[in-house]
Formats: sequence, C-alpha cells, structure tokens
Amino acid sequence: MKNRIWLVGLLVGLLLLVAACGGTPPAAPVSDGGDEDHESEAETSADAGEEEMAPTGEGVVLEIGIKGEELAFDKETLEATVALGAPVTVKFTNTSKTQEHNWILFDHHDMDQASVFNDVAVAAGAESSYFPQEEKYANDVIAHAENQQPGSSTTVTFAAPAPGEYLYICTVPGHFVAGDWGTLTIQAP
Ligand SMILES: [Cu+2]
Repeated sequence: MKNRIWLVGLLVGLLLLVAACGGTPPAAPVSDGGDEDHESEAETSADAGEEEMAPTGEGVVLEIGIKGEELAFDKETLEATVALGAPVTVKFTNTSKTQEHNWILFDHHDMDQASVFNDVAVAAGAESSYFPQEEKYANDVIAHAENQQPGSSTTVTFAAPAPGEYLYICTVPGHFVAGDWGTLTIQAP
C-alpha cells in the first residue's frame, strides 16, 4: 500500500516534470521562431527584388529574318544574356519574297562540322525540310525551324545552352555555302 502511493507519487512527479519540460522548451523557440520567420520573410522579399533587377532564370525572345532576296539571314549575329536552361524563343520570319529558308542552331561553332551536316541535310530533301533524319546529326542541333515559305514565320523555343558561341545555318540547297549562316552568342546574366 505504501509502495503503491509512492509509485503514484513518482508517476505524478514524472508527469509534472514531463509537462514542465514539454512546456518550457517550446516557450523559448516560439519567440526565436518568430524572429526567424521575420528574417526569412525579409530574405524572400530581398530575393524577389534581385530577380526584378537581374533577369536570372527568365527567358529571352529573339527575332531573325532574311536579308532581302540574298541567301543570308538579316542578322549575322544574335546575342542573348540568359541563364543556363532558361527558355530562349526565336521567332524566325522568312522575309524573302522568292526563296524558302530554314533556321538550324548547332551546339557548336564548327564550320567544317556544319558543312558535313549541311551535305546530309541537302541530301535529305525538301520532304524532310532539309533536315537529316539520322539521330547522330540531330544530336548536334539545339533547335531548328523547318522550311518557311516566303512570308511565313515560325517560333522555336529551347533551353539556353552554356555561355559561348553557337552557329546557325540554313540548309536549303546552296544557301549555307552562299553565306546563309550566323552566330548566336550566349552570355551569362
Ligand atoms: Cu536559306
């Protein structure tokens, strides 16, 4: 009997201790937590401010056409300041009145490699939009706009590659060798 009272007393004591311990620790973190919440809110709004200042992660839109009736793009160079992986949209308009054109962007700036690609592309024929059907060639391509008839336009979107220079060409027969190509320069924000 005496033992049982002791046991009950011990249990009550333990419960009080647990309640006290359980109650006390949260009390301190609650006020700390409040400060932390405040700090993280401040950080979040600071980040949002930075995003507005520098377009990190935001996409860019580029436009390119054809230089009159020449076998050349109207822009020999395109430039984009864009973070790796952010969306780059290219609106390609065939402003020529007589020629069809396409736009193919490589993951390199190697004219010899492009020349080999171009030969295969021309051989692929108009029904393939002068684009190689073999995967090993397609792997060199970041993006491509299919043949556009005079006056028509199309839009392609791709993930921005790493900063560097990338070659774009037109594979309509005779165009690349005549100078229907240019350079896209990607710069880090
Ligand atoms: Cu062309």
